[in-house]
Amino acid sequence: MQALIVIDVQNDFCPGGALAVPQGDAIVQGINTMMADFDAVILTQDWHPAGHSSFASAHQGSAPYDMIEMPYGPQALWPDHCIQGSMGAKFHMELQQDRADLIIRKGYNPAIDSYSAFFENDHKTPTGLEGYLRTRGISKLTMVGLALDFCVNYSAVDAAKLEFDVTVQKGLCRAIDLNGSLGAAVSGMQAAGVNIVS
Ligand code: VGL
Ligand code: ZN
Repeated sequence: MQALIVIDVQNDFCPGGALAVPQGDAIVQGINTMMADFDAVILTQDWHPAGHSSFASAHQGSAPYDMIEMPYGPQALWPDHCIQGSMGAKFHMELQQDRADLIIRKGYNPAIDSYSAFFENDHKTPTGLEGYLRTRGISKLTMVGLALDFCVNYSAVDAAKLEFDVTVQKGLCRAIDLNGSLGAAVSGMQAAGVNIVS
């Protein structure tokens, strides 16, 4: 069984959004088309409470894109984005949501960010996705979405560590590219055994 995992194709990561990824909306039609080729389609949704600890606005004297030290390790600070229930947190209007078997939300824990669809940024707290995939007998994953160097990267590396067969379709991803994060993400995914195709 093969699943397509569509990472965070939400308004705030598209042009005009709070944390816009350049050309983030350019991948939507290609993703919709790809959905037909899979046994299962899973969407992830970045879903933060107001005042989330990954927001620069929650840390006095900090600005978006600064790095801080959290109890679980280094954490980038972001503009307020994907606040639960907001327009920015909704999926891109043209993303075909009806085809999704599961929507997995992440980043709802106020004290811990969650880039990965599998674990929060402490690398320990599970989201439940692993159990869902295993109990459905899904072992092959293809990942697409936003942002290639953050949530797609963390999700793909965790999936490879969990011994799923994982492919990232790079042409259907877009990156933030903060201080060389794109290059580091690509090498990290390759080192973890992720297949990167375009
Ligand atoms: C993401 C930064 C903060 C992502 C989510 O979806 O890549 N990046 N929250
Ligand atoms: Zn976020």
